[in-house]
Amino acid sequence: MKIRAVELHRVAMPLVRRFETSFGVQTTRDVLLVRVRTDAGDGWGECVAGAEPVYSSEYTDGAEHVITHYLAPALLGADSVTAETVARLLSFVVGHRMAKAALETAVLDAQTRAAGQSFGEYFGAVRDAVDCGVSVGIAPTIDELLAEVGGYVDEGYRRIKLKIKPGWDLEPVRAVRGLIGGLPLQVDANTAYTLADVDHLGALDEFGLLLIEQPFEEENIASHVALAAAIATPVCLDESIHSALIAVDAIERGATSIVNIKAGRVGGYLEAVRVHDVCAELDVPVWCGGMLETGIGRAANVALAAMENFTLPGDTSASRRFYADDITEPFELVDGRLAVPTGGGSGVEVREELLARWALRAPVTLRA
Ligand code: OSB
Ligand code: MG
Repeated sequence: MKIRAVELHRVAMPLVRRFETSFGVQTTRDVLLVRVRTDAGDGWGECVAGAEPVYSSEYTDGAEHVITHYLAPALLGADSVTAETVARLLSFVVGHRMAKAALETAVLDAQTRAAGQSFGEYFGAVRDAVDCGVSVGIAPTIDELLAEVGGYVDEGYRRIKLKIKPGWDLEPVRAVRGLIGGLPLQVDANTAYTLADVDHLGALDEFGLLLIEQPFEEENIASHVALAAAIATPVCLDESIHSALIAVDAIERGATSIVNIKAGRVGGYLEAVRVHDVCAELDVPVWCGGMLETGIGRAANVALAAMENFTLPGDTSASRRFYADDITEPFELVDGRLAVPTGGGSGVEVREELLARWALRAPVTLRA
């Protein structure tokens, strides 16, 4: 395909409730959406970077800058681009995986739409609906946490994930376990602990958690190896896993026995499929993480989560868990599952009137 233009949209999406993690509180999502216009049709991609560099080194303004000045010009200058060649064309830029992923996804959307192939078919999906979990933020009080979790249980979610941090861990986990009985439960620390907390984290063992996600900083594989050897709860890496190569290394070193896959974090859905594949070869189950995606990113995540080795429920919640209104048709939970879109490409359509209503500024169009 020839890429004729790259269009950058900035949209502010209000969250239906505050989302607190160990790295801050969010009340809206400032999102960068990318549309590629090609000779075979258009495609959309979503950049999952946050507004500030407090979760990952990438952030929305930085992603927009690197796309504008480096990544988009490389695609616009190429005679022919396919989803399979995007990573190579962009490899001269170090890192910036979330920015690269947004562009690769947009190209993949255009390419598969033109071919009448769904993302699920492209990825090799083996199911037509995926089991869903929900990620629950740190709450002001235990009572408010229980009310929120109770609501999700009533909606049918098949797994609960609690955000934890020092001072908000054993007590909320005990309370939620008491509320939900045997429903699968896991925790996510977003790097808030250190190796000095190993004994404290071992106290989580009594709650029969599916896993503890990323307790230590992303570069620190060694501390996760030590924790995994010391506690019964399986350790699962999120932030640390930047590629299939790193996933294999972390697994072989004993740092992680389950892997959270986020396409943005690994540079796109093609690498996410490779992470899935190497984990399957090593008998390591995976699940699909979330980054508060709009319907654009959610559609792709649901298709990815339909691959065989995604055996644990993902953070693939319904649109309404975060947004009163979605930028595409909303994803709705049916019996604790979301249906994998079947239309060409991502299978969802962007609602242009909402794009205009929520725009932070006019779209920027980049041309060769
Ligand atoms: O660590 O999984 C994470 C949101 C933003 C940044 C990091 C994470 C999260 C979530 C939300 O947990 C998951 C979702 O989108 O449902
Ligand atoms: Mg996480």
